[in-house]
Amino acid sequence: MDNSPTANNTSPSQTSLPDTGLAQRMTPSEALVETLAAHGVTRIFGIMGSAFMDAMDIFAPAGIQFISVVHEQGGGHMADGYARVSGRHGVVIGQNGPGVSNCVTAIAAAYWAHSPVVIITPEAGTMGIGLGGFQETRQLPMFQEFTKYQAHVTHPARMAEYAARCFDRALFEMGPTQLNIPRDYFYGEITTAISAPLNIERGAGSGRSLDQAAALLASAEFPVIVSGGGVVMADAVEQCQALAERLGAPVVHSYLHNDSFPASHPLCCGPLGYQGSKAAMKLLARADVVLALGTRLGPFGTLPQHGMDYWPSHAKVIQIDADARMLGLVKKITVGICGDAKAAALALSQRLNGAPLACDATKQARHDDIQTEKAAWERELDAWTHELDEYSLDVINQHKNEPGNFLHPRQVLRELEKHMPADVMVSTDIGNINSVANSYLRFEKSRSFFAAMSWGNCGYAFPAIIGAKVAAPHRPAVSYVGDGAWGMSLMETMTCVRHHIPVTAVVFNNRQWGAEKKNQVDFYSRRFVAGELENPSFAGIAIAMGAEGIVVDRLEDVGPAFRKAIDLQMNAGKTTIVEIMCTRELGDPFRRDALSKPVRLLDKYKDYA
Ligand SMILES: Cc1ncc(C[n+]2csc(CCOP(=O)(O)OP(=O)(O)O)c2C)c(N)n1
Ligand SMILES: [Mg+2]
Repeated sequence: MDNSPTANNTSPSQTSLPDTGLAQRMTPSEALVETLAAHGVTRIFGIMGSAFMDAMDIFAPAGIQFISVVHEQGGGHMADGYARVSGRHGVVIGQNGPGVSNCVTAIAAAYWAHSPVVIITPEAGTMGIGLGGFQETRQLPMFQEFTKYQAHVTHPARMAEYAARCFDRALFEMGPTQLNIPRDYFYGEITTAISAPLNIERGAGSGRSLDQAAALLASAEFPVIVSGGGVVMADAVEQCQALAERLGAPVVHSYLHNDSFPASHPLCCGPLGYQGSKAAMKLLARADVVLALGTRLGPFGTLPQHGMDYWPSHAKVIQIDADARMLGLVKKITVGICGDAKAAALALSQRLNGAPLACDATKQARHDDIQTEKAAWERELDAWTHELDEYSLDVINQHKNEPGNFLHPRQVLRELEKHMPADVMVSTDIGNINSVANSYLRFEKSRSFFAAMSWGNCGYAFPAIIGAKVAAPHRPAVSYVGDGAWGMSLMETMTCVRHHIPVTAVVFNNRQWGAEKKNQVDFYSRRFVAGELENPSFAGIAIAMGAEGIVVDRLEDVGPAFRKAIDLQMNAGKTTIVEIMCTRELGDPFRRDALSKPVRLLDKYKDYA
C-alpha cells in the first residue's frame, strides 16, 4: 500500500506555513534538508537507516556531511561536544526504534550540559503505528524529560515549520529539542517556505533588579563572583572580568566550568565542588555578597568538600540566569535577575563604574588574601602526590609486590597539566581519577572544558571530544577517561580513524570501577563486588583499530608520551590512546552525601553490616 502523502492530501488550507520566504513546491525531505541548511547545519552525526534515507540522500548536495558513527549514543555525545565548542546546533539522527532509543542517554547528558542539540527521530509510519510492526514505538515519551521542546510532524506540509522551530528553540532555551517524523512523511509533494533562523536576543534583565544588584554590590565588604556555564555560553568572560576587576572580587568557577574565567588571572581562584580548589572554597566562605553569574547553583556543585561546608549561608546572593526557573531554586537569593550573563554583567559594570564601593578601601588587602590562599593551595597540590587514606596506602603497598609499575594518579594529572598545549579542549568522564582531575584542569579561554555534567554518565568524554574536534579542528582535543568508561566508548576510535578526526584519549587504567569501589571501601567494609576489571591492552586495541597506542608506566614518560600524542594529532592527523597504568588508590568519594552504612535485619545477612 502506498501511504505517501500526495499533493491531493496536503492542501495549503490545512497548514499554517510561516510567512517568511517564498513558498515553493518541494518534497518534505527537501523541506527538512533545506531547513537544516538554512540553520547553518553542516554536520550530522548518526547511523544510517531506511527511515530517513530519502533525506540523507540529499545531505551532501545541501552542504551537509553525514558523520557515520559506531553507536548512536556516541553520535549524540558528538553532537553535544560539537554544540558546546561551537555554540551552534549539534544534530544527531538514527533509525526509528533502536537507533533512536540508543540516543536517550546522550540526549539526557546534553540536556544537563545545556547543549543546543537537535535530535531528529524518524518514527514508524502513520499507517502502521499501533499494529506492532517493526521498530515501532512511541518516541516522544522517551525524551520528554530531557528536551526543551518536542515537535511531532503532524502533516508532511508542516515539515519545514516544525524543523525550524526545533532549531530556534534549541538555541533560545539552550537545550536539546526533538523533531519526530513519521517515516512516510518524508515522501510526497508539498508547498512550503523555508524560514530563516529567528535569532532572538536575551536582554540584561529588568532595570529595577539590576539597580538592586548594583546597590548590593556597592555595599558589599567581601564580594565574591561565582562564574558559571552561562558565562561560557554567553561568551561573557570579558564582561565578568571587568566586573571582577572593578570589585577586586575573587572569581570562583562553578562546578565543572573551569573555563568560565581565565586561570592565569590574579582574581581567578579555581573551581568549587567535588575535588575543587580549597582557595576558591575558603574565599567564598568569607563572602557577604555573592554574585552568581550564569549559574543555577546546582546542588551537587556546592556540596561540602575537603571537610569544608563553604557555602556562605548568611551572605546575600545575587543570581543571574537566562532561565527564570533556576532563580532561587537551590540556594536562597536576595536578588534574582533573569537575563543573559554578558548583557547583565555589562549592565552591572555600567552601574558600578565611577560609583563609590564599600569594598574599595580593602581592595589591596583582599588582593593579598587571594594570592595567599591561591599559593597555599598550589603548595598543597604540589605536596599531595598520592592519596593518604588507609585503603589507598594499603593498595600502594600491595602494588610494590606486584609485577608492573603503577603511577599515582595525582602525579600523573599534575604532569599532564604541565604539558597541556595552548588552546586545548579537554573532556572528562565520570570516575574517581577524572574527578580528582578537577583540581588540575585550568583553561585560559572559554569553550575549552567539556565535562560530563549533571547526568554523570560513564562513556561521555571520548565521543564528546570527537564532536568538539569536528567543530574546532585547529584546536588540540584531549579526553580523560577511566578504564571502565573507556570500555563503554573505545569503539568510537573507529569513527576517528574512518573520518580522519584526530584526537587524544588519556586512559587511566587502574583495573577497576574505582569511583564506585570507593563506596565499598567507605561504607561496605571493603566487600568488593563487581568492581574489579580484567583489561586487555587498550593501546593494543587502539592499534588494531588503526589508531596509535602508547602505554605509560613511568612518571617521567607521561609528559613526552602526551606531547607525542598531541603532535601526532596536530601534525600527522592521528588519534592516539595514551594508556596510563595507575595504582588502585582512590580519592574522596563522589556521593558521600547520598550513602549510609548498611543495616541488615535478617539473620542470614548479619555479616553484611
Ligand atoms: C553509564 C553509567 N553507568 C554506571 C555509572 C556508575 N559509575 C560511576 S563512576 C563509575 C566507575 C568508573 O570507573 P572508571 O571509568 O574505571 O574510572 P575510575 O573511577 O576507576 O577512575 C561507575 C560504574 C555511571 N555513572 N554511568
Ligand atoms: Mg578505573
